[in-house]
Amino acid sequence: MLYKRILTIQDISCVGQCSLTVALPVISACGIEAAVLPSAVLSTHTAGFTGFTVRDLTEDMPGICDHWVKEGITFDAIYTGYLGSAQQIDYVARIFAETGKGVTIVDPAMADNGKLYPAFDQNYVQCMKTLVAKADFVVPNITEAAYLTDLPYQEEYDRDYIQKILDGLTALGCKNVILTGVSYAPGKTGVVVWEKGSYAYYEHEKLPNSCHGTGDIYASAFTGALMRGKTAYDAAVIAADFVLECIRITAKLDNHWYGAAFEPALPQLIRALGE
Ligand code: PXL
Repeated sequence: MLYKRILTIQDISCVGQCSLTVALPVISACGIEAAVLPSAVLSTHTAGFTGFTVRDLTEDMPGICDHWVKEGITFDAIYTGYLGSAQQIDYVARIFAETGKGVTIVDPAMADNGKLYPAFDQNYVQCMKTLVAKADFVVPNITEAAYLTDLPYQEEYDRDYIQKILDGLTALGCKNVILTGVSYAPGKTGVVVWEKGSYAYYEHEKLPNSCHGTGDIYASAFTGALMRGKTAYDAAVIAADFVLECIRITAKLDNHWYGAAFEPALPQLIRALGE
């Protein structure tokens, strides 16, 4: 029986339907064991809430890693999301080297809509480039990819711009890219799968509303599906269809502004994995 263990490293936003409160249930629904390393604990996420509390857990990381090494604990995949500090990136690289025995998936989780999230600066971007260099899969949106490749962020673009982004990310050292939110036509958006230098594109409907946290839902579902043995392209499609359903469900709710209501869509994800 296929039974794998993933380590996911990202923050706990106690309220906000993002990062670990998304990754844990989504990866579990995929039938994969999810071990966690919280990068920070926040009262809420930082997009739209004000006055949130933050406890950075950078200092706990080396001791946690030492203990795992002593116990001989390893992971079939390591998937990183929102990290607590630039210094954490070095610790995460050490965790990759000492406990990873399979795939590494890096969601840079630092920017959207042309802007860095409030907690991050250019130094963090530079450090994130070093983690991306170690990734088997990097799962950025276009804003994150533009920061990582030092290209100007463009709201409108063509296939050439996207190719520059893919080349730039490959030049950093990562092997494969799953680039989300790529839209070439009005009313459409989709995902580019750049695998070992070959380009594929899954285009789908662009819904009128968007939700916070969908990047985390996407990367978690992609990771879970990949670890269930799906190809990168199929995992990218399953994750995209799942996120679309989450957004559709959220649009029917009143006042659900802080995240995507992903829970009612979990049965769809599980069915897709069975196909
Ligand atoms: O969804 C990405 C994310 C994760 N964690 C925290 C965030 C954000 C985006 O704003 O603030 C704390």
